[in-house]
Amino acid sequence: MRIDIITLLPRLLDSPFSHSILKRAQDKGLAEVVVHDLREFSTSKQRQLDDYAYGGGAGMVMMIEPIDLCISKLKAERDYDEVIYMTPDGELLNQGIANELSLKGNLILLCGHYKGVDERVREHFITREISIGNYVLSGGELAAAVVADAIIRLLPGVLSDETSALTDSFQDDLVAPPVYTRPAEYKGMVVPEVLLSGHQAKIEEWRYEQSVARTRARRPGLLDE
Ligand code: 6GU
Repeated sequence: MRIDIITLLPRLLDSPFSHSILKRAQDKGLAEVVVHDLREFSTSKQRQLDDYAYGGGAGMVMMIEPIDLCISKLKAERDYDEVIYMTPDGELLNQGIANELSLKGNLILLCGHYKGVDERVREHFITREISIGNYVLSGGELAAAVVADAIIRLLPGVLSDETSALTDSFQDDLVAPPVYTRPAEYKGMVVPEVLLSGHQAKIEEWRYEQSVARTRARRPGLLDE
């Protein structure tokens, strides 16, 4: 899968994809993340990318032309399954959406800024709009990194058996059970006996019960779904 991210702040996205699992996924050729600087697609002398809103009001609006030129160039080079606009009023990201997107081919993520993009971009170029939560970030870049991370870790071959996404929180609408590692006792704080028992069936049963209890306590909404 290839993920193209279109942004006013390409440097903001240097780091998230240069470490650990996301870096390894790219090194193995399982995912490719390409960041595009929208400024390179500005046609004006001053490299302008935003302008005042028609009708007045505070805040600048991202212009349609540079976005059109960037998306059109990408679409001429390969096919894309979705052109996603990162915006606080988009569909709320959850594990189901991440799972669904991980099964797609190539994706474009467009990062919003200021008061957002000219509405004609959303009407004519965007196929889907995603938010990562009900709070406002200063731009869509960090949200795009979150979406890309949630997708890439699900691609076949990215995670090993030990880190498998199958046991993640949310993957079966339950949060994950508590985990422990050595030492079995630390300053009087002990690991639950069952985990040291070697009795795998009992351990699985305990983990499931813990997951259900935790989900009821922390995310009761998941149990209704
Ligand atoms: Cl996608 N963008 C911005 N600017 N803020 C957000 C968001 C996106 N998702 C949650 N807050």
